[in-house]
Order: sequence, then C-alpha cells, then structure tokens
Amino acid sequence: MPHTLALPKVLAPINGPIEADSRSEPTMSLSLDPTFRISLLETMMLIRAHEERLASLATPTSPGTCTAVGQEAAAAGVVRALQTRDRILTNHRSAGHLIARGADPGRVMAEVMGRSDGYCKGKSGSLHVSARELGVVLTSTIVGGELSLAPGVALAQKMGQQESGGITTVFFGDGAACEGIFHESVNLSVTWQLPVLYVCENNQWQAYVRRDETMPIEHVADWVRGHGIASRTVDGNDVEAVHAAAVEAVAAIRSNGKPYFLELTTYRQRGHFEPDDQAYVDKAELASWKAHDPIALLTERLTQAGVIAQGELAHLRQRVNATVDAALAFAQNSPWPDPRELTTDVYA
Ligand SMILES: Cc1ncc(C[n+]2csc(CCOP(=O)(O)OP(=O)(O)O)c2C)c(N)n1
Repeated sequence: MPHTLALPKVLAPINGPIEADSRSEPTMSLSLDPTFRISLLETMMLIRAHEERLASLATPTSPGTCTAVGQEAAAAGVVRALQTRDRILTNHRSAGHLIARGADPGRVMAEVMGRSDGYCKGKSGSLHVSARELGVVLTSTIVGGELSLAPGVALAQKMGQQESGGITTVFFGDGAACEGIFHESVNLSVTWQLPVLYVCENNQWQAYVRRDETMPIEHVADWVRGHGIASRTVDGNDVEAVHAAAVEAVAAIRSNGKPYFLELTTYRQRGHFEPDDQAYVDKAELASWKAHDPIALLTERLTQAGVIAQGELAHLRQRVNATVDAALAFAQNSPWPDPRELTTDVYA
C-alpha cells in the first residue's frame, strides 16, 4: 500500500502575530492544531528516511542523487501552506518538495533508479522530475532554470489558463540567487505583478563551494529589496516558523497578486551529490547545524509541550520506515523502461 500524504485543500488554522523579520526567533507562541503539528513532523521524518535510504544505496555509478537532508522544514513548511491549484517548480534537491506535496515515495524512488514506474517513466532520474498530477511543473538541474520558467507559469495563472487564484512557488538555492537570472526573474514578476512565491533555501553551500566565498553578504533577502518585492528571512530549520511565514506570504500573494520573497536559512547536512565524503566540510560547523536539526527541534518542542508521547513517536518512526521499505521494494521491482521508448516523451 503506497504511503502518500494527504494534499491539503485548506490552510491549517493559525493565529498569533508574525514578526516582520523573525530570522531566528522561535515560534512557540503559534497555536497550530496538534494533529497538524504532528503531521508536519511525520512529513519531515518521511522525507529524511526516504533520502537517507537512497543515499545509502548510492555508489559512484548508481543511482546518484542530491539530498536535502537538514532542509526538510523548508519542504514541509512551505508546501503544506499551498493548495492543489498552486504550482511548484524546484531544483536538483526536489525529493522533499515532491513528498511534501503528496508524491508516492515508491514512484519517486523508481524515478531516481530509472525504472518505468517512476513519475517520468524513469527518464528523468532525480534531477528533472515533473508530476502534472501534483502540480509539480519542473525539477531543474540547470541551476536557475526553475527561476527562468516561474514567471511564465505564473503569467499563465494570471491570464486564467490555470485554476483561478493559483500561485507559483519556486524553490532554489543561494547559488542560484548568485546568477543573473534570479534578478531577471524577480524583476519581471514585480513589474508584471505575477503571483510568484520565491523560496530561497539558503543552505550555506553551492555544490562544493561555501556560500561566503561567492556572496559578500549573508542574506539573499538583502539583495532583493531593491526590486521592490515583499521579503522575509526566517529560520529555515524551524518548520513552524517556516509554515507561518509561508501562510502569510501565500495570503499576501493571493490578495494583492504580487510576488513575495521568502529566504529560509538552513544547512545541507549531507554532501552535494551522493556518494560524497564531505572532506571539504568544516566539522564544527556541521556539528553546530546538526544541533539545530529541524526534526530534532520539532520533536523536542512537541514532546516538551505534551503534544506527542514517546509511544506515538516510536509509532511514527516505525510507520515511516515501513513506508520507505515498501517504496524501495516497489522501485526495485519496477521494470526498466522498454528501449523502444527511448525517444518517446522527450523533445529537443
Ligand atoms: C547553470 C549551471 N551551472 C552550474 C551547475 C553545476 N551545479 C549543480 S548544483 C550547483 C550548486 C547550486 O547551489 P545552490 O543553488 O545554492 O543549491 P544547493 O546545491 O545548495 O541546494 C552547481 C554549481 C549547473 N547544474 N547548472
């Protein structure tokens, strides 16, 4: 039985004021529904287990994947603030966004392994997944490619070629934000008033290069203010802060039709591309970010608040592991694509 997370049609109830810039403020004051808080935790646990399983299989030749371990709060917090009419474009670390959107982990794994039951019949691998039924328009491994297409998708929404009132959410990294296309994309969205939610996962890395080797400032948000776009920077490892900010951003976009920029500060805990020994990583820095791990953070918060008991936590872990076991079995049993399909579904 494939494990798919329900795709939310309505926003979770949320109250309490949101600070204008909550860069690292905790969100204990938010009163999200307990069931919803636990479901955010389960989503993050499932993404982590899925990616770690895939990473454990990686060899220099197969299957190869870019994980977003440590960045699960961005995927869960933002995607769970969206509705089915919204569209998503993402980058090479897309598994979390897909799973948070309700993708079947078995089909995601099958895709990474090049099997015919994958979302793109095994033709995309992990780097180009799209899933029309989930509103995931594109995974781009061309850094910034997703930024170049997002205004076009939003323009189609604005012109009524999609469900009414939908917005486009584009996920990208700080490395993509260093490209000119980022500024072109934001400028066009602001000028044409397109409903785009820009989500920059500032994970401190750009492949094997540290962010501070290519950026003179810490925050991408400081660059975009000149474009006249509403922006916020939040602790990207605090899923409740991320979710609150995303809910606020989405509401603003739906009401005024203008783009919004959200920067999530986080850290890529694993290597750039599996397998990767992370020999280039400062161990103390990695340890300090692991001490601020998004799953551990929410687990502790929910445990301390009495929202979740140890037994239920164990049950969640068990369920997630069983799902990943089943996903892997499904993917491994899925046939390779027929060679006669080599030229179908592709264009150049
Ligand atoms: C146009 C282009 N240039 C370079 C690359 C090689 N490359 C792949 S991922 C990456 C780093 C991207 O950094 P960032 O956008 O911060 O995303 P992250 O990997 O940190 O999630 C680079 C340079 C590419 N795929 N496309």
